[in-house]
Amino acid sequence: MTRMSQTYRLHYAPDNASMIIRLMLEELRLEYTAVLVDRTQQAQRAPAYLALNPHGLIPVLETPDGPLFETGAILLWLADRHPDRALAPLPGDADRGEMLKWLFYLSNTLHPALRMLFYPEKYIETATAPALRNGLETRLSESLTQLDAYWQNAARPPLVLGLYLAPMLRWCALYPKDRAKDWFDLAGYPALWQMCRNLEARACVQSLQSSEGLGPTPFSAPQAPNPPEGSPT
Ligand SMILES: N[C@@H](CCC(=O)N[C@@H](CS)C(=O)NCC(=O)O)C(=O)O
Repeated sequence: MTRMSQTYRLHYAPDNASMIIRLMLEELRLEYTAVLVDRTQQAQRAPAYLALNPHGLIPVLETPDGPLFETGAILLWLADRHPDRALAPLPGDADRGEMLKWLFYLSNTLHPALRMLFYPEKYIETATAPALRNGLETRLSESLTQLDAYWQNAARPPLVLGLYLAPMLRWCALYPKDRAKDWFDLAGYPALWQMCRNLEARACVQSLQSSEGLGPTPFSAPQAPNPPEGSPT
């Protein structure tokens, strides 16, 4: 449930990367105000938004320390700022490095690969997009196999990693609409499927269902979103 707050203002669009930060805020039980970025009007490119994030990307979290962009950075900042909730190992903890390496992998490898898969025209000419997608699907499948092994073998993967990965698995299942089913099947990654199921039992995910219209099983068996406001694209 969104609780109005001036301490944290989350600039979001439904089914966008902002949902990762919403999950984190909910899991931390922090008060925040959700501010819709109207993607149908390209509001992420408007001067007021670019003043918060010059890259014109969603999300931004406004904090008492100023506006933050980059999903991984916001997650880490929130985890460190609210250590009592223990969503991630803290500096000095023996398992801090283990968390950091996978968090950065999600942020600098998996997430950008998905951006290229979904929006190849932002990177190359449209005619060559299918070739790029073919290559990305292979690389992504390898990455997901590695992540599945990590979730299978790790004693207790930090929750912050699941909050980042589960929405990306959702997008693999849904987007791009014409190709998603050709290359991705969550059943092929049993530990990741179980992680999604575990997450779906948490209150933070239930709040996403009402705020962004993502349905009852948004990660393990996702459906197209039906948001109460705004547009995913
Ligand atoms: N590196 C950014 C990527 C965020 C991102 O890709 N956001 C997408 C929505 S899921 C976006 O803002 N797309 C709008 C656009 O590309 O104009 C992050 O980690 O926050």
